[in-house]
Amino acid sequence: MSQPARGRVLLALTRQDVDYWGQLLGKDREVTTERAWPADPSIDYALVWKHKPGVLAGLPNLKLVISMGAGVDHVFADPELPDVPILRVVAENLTTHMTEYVVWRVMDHHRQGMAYRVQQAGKVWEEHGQQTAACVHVGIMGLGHLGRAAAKALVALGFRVNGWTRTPAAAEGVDTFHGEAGLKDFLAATDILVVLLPHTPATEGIIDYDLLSGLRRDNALGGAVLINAGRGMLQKEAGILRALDDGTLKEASLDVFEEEPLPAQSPLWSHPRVFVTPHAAATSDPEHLVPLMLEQIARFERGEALDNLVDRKAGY
Ligand code: NDP
Ligand code: OXD
Repeated sequence: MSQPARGRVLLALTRQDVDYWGQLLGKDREVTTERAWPADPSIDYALVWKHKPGVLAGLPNLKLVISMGAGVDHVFADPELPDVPILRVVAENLTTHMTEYVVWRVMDHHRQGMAYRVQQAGKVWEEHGQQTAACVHVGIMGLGHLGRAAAKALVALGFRVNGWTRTPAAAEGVDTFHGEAGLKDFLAATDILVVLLPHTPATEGIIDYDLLSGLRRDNALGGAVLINAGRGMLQKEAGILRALDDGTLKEASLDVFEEEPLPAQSPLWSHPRVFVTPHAAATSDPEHLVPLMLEQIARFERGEALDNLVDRKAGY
């Protein structure tokens, strides 16, 4: 194997253990952090998570921007983003975490977990009807790396699975729909909606009251369920609350929010039919991701093709 060249990396990470990332990356090459700003203009690569807008524009030698996560909406939030290739994370470890989260939340709603938790608090001994997974249709918005893996696991458990994408797609055991034209039929055939879309100008605010009204309510679960682990900016929380309160939606599991951390005054925290997790569905683990990132940098330096390049026009 050829020796990697020694391009320098800037770490611009918000709410992450920057020292740990730096320690792992630093085994291979020289690393500097945003804390040392203004960074040396000789920086070649930037590893970013919600970096300060404008920070990258001051790096004349910048060759690559690498997102610490699968989503890149935080990268595009920088109005002065330099015109260099952007890479994102696709990693088995992250995909496994997300599959586990989706299966966990689907199974919990399917097996009436919310109702039984309330009953336990009140010491109520009452059994609810049981359906098999084959009676439940799970619709996944976004059949990308994460959506496909989740779909495969749900199909293996016996659920009926639908998928909705931007462009036509096929996946084994999944009924697929795409685009604006396919959305209505996709929703009408869905009992549990799982959202694994990226946040782009086209998807912002898509999970609103009108969309939730299109889900199938007359179903084996006794109502429609929403699970969002994509991005908070995909959802309109006022619409979700309205849908929960008028019966359009039975329950929701939300991992992502319009504002994060979720403000203490948000009614979602204490809603009896909402399950909240703190953007923790699939965490980027530096131990697993740093070797993949270093491999991409090494490939770049050898002039080889890169994996997981972001399409700037599509925004993901
Ligand atoms: P991918 O880019 O692999 O897949 C994105 C999917 O969304 C594709 O199927 C794409 O359609 C579809 N899509 C994009 N735009 C539209 C649109 N306008 N209409 C319909 N479908 C659309 O992404 P990943 O699966 O790797 O990740 C998905 C998202 O998950 C990330 O962007 C991130 O926001 C979120 N995430 C959340 C985490 C958490 O902890 N909560 C952790 C990791 C990621 P097509 O196939 O046609 O391109
Ligand atoms: C990601 C995330 O995009 O953790 O990877 O949200």
